[in-house]
Amino acid sequence: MLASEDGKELWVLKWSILEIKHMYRRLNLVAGMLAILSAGMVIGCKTQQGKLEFVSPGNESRILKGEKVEVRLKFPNPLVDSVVYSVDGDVFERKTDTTAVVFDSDTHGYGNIRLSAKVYAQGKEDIAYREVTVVPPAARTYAFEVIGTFPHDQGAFTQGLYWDQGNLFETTGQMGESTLRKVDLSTGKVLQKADMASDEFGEGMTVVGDKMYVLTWQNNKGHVYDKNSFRLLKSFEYQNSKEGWGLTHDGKRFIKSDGSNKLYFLDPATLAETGSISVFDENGPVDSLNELEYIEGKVYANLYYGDRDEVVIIDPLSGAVEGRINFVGLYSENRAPYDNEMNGIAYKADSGTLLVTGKHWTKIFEVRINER
Ligand SMILES: [Ca+2]
Repeated sequence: MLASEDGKELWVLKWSILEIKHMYRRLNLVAGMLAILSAGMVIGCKTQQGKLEFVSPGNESRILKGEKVEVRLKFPNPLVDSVVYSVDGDVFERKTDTTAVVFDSDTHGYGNIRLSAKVYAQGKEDIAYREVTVVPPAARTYAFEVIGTFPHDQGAFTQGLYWDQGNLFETTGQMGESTLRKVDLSTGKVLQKADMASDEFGEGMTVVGDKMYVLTWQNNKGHVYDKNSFRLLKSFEYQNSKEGWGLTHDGKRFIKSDGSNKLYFLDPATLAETGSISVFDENGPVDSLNELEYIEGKVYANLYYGDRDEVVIIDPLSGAVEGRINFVGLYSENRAPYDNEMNGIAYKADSGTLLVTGKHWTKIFEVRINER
């Protein structure tokens, strides 16, 4: 037997062996956990590598209308039973292999679309999506020449402008200040004026026959007036359009804007909304469509973009912006950053010219549009 001193040493030795065993177990545990983690990472990588996904077209890419686009996917497993390709839920191709297919963008209108590919393999389904935008070809740029300059009431917050056989009609906005006007073009003199209700903000306007059709901005309704007496005849409500911005008439129906990239079509008699079209140019949606004028089959629209002074020419059948007129430089007198926007287009059919002005502008310009 060892002395008590030695016994103590033996106990310390036993304790140390126990510690080492514990440490060994702990190390084993850590190693085991590391092994599980790394295995998990490998599995994770494998899952990611094996995800069904679109290769072409690229995400959020713009497709020129008419373009035939290759639709190609990366398949986790090349052994498929079938692949069903759809656009916004409508099937356009079915395959029993993984080769690429073609999406014909001519079969679709302008705007955002969602392509999908649903894969059936070994009794399982998988699906992948891709968002793209179908856009029209680049709009043409038009130049303008100034034919005449006329005075304009600087107090007029112009919202609607229409030339009716020698008479210029105008609507103005601002709460408590909104008016309907008949104006003498050559002198700028207001010949006739009527106030709108104090809780209404006047907006776009057009004249058809002996009636004047006027929008309010946010009261969700428009009014029909007798164009000679300015007497209120009736009112109509908006439906899907959010607000009242611009209004014109194509000879068959009204066309209305609400500040978005949509043009709404209104029944000529009831003024109920019968449909709409979204407006796009080569870069995507064109919003802030403001005062409108229908001219020879196209809709001319002011854009509400500060001092950008741009008018776009829209094909109302497709929604494509076909032309663009840059009016920057036409009016630069003491321009304020807000409430001084170009707004107001009236077509003089007899001369083929346009009358254009803006909010609080001191002038109305008669311009001829020329192709550049
Ligand atoms: Ca107009």
